[in-house]
Amino acid sequence: MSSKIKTVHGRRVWDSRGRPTVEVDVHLDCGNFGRAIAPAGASTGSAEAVDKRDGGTIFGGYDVTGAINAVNGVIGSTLAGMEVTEQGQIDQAMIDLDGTPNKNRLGGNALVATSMAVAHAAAAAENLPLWQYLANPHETPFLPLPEIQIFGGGAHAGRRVDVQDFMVIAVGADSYAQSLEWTADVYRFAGQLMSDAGLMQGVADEGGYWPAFSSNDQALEFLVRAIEAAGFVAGQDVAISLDIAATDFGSNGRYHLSADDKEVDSDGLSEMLLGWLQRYPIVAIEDPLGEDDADAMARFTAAAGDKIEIVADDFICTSAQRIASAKSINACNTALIKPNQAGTLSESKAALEASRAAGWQALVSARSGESEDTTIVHLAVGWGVKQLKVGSFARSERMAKWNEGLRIAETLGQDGGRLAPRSSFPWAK
Ligand code: 2PG
Ligand code: MG
Repeated sequence: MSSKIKTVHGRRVWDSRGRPTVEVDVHLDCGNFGRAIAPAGASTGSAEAVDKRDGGTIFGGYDVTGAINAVNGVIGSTLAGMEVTEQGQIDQAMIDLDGTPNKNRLGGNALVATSMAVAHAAAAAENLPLWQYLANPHETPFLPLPEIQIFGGGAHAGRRVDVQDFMVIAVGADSYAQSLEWTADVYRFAGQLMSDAGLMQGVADEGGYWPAFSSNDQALEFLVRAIEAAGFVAGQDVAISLDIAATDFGSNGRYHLSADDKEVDSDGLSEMLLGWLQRYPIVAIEDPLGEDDADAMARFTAAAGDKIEIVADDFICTSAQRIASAKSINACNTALIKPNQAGTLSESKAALEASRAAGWQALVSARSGESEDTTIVHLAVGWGVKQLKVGSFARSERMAKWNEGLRIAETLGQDGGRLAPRSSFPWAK
């Protein structure tokens, strides 16, 4: 069915950090519409599409009237009359209009909200849920493995510990629903252990606990204890995954570990992480080294890439081109896909295709600044991505996404939702 874009309307809404962000409604001739909200990162890679923010003093400089004016002006007038199902043409038109490598003219926030709203409108016009609209009808859909934060650190929690995300993956769960049930218990026991030990400080940006740990190791020890206290076998039922976000505490091969009060070079940081792999049941490490430390990433992947996922986030910034060059030196084995790092869904999909061409795993990820928008869950299911990172198991901007996965699981008609097949993960081999 032909459905053309009638109007594109942007408005200012507020994100999970209480900062302004861009919401876009795309209305079609046929009467259907789609809506999406741009997320925002805090520990951003330097090659990401950038948000257009007003600067100045209003709302700390975070206001987005410039980005919204772009949506309601040049983006809207260009997209009006275009066929909504032509996502590639629509995204290319926006990329051309912007004309900059990092989308700073119109704003990555303006583009990504519009691009996602277009996809929602197209799915609505076809009378399909977004995941199904995006899915290959010849493949059996599954739910991604949830990767869920228990403790927050780094840029999201006042740098109390250097590692940004201490997460768990319920590697032994039978269904999507069960993986959430197991994680709910680990999260609850972790909170209790923190309180009992007098370590609780609050909750970090993505809903994980923000405890007063004295070292990164202590955080890992408590995480193992929480998994066991909840009645699971650490590593077998529930395993650990980390986002080191090393770009945030180092550059030029020097890293400052404030929790451990020491400075290390690339090899020193790698050795510390390889030591953790010996002592803790870790199945994935994201951004183990800084975005400018390609050779050290490659050495780390050579040392550990056959056993665990080495996830690249800041290092590749959801760019097909950066993924191809990372592959040429085997700098990692898994790509993190964040649509707002790329700026459009077409570019995000191209990055996913590039990671598949490289023979890597991929995961779709939320940002530290989020909203009630659940688009990424539909992308993960529709694109057949095996892992999903959304933050913790608290706060409605996170739970909206985990819960949307439960609804999709139910419509798939399987008991609790068929989970991604695990045999291709490095840790399952
Ligand atoms: C990351 C994300 C999510 P941010 O580094 O992977 O945890 O953080 O959105 O701040 O970049
Ligand atoms: Mg990251």
